[in-house]
Amino acid sequence: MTAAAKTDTRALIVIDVQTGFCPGGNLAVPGGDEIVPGINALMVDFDHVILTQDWHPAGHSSFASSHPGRAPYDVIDMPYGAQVLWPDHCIQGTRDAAFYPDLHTDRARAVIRKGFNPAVDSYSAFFENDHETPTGLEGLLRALNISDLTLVGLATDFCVNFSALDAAQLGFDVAVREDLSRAIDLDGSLAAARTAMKKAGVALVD
Ligand code: VGL
Ligand code: ZN
Repeated sequence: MTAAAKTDTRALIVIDVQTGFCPGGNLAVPGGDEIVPGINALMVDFDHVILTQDWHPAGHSSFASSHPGRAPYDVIDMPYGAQVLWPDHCIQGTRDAAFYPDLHTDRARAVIRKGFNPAVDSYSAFFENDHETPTGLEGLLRALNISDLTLVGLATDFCVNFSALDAAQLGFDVAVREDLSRAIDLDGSLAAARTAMKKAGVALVD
């Protein structure tokens, strides 16, 4: 048997467990910090751990502050579709964009950054919100012969959801650990995300 044949075909994808999405951060997700010990413990079960990081330039087009007269959580039409406007968050190089300090980052083989294009947001770890510009994550996973993904992190109804939907669409076997994820829940977005993920064949597990 070759060494390659023995490698784990599963990966743990830890979505956006950053200071900005935890209590005290600029786009705090309720309970975002509660999932960190469980995620750290789960990492030990995987050969392949990949982290994602929301990584916006100042003045990013997803920020309400970039649109005069608009407030956070307004929804506007962008050339690539509807876009929720957010408070300024996860600006490159700031503490808000750093991984949550308690998150174990040492076992990660890769960090995928997203949302750095000033004109396009990127919820999914696979594609920007234009649904066609790749982040490179798919290529990395295919090169490593990974077929089964477990997703955890923030936020269940945005970046975890869109990452899971794209992964399923790309043919990966996808599970979302709901107990190790937390939602923003804007106007029923969590219920809508759960329905969409189930329909796409994503396993929602605890
Ligand atoms: C996210 C809103 C804006 C997320 C990122 O990580 O779910 N949500 N940017
Ligand atoms: Zn963002």
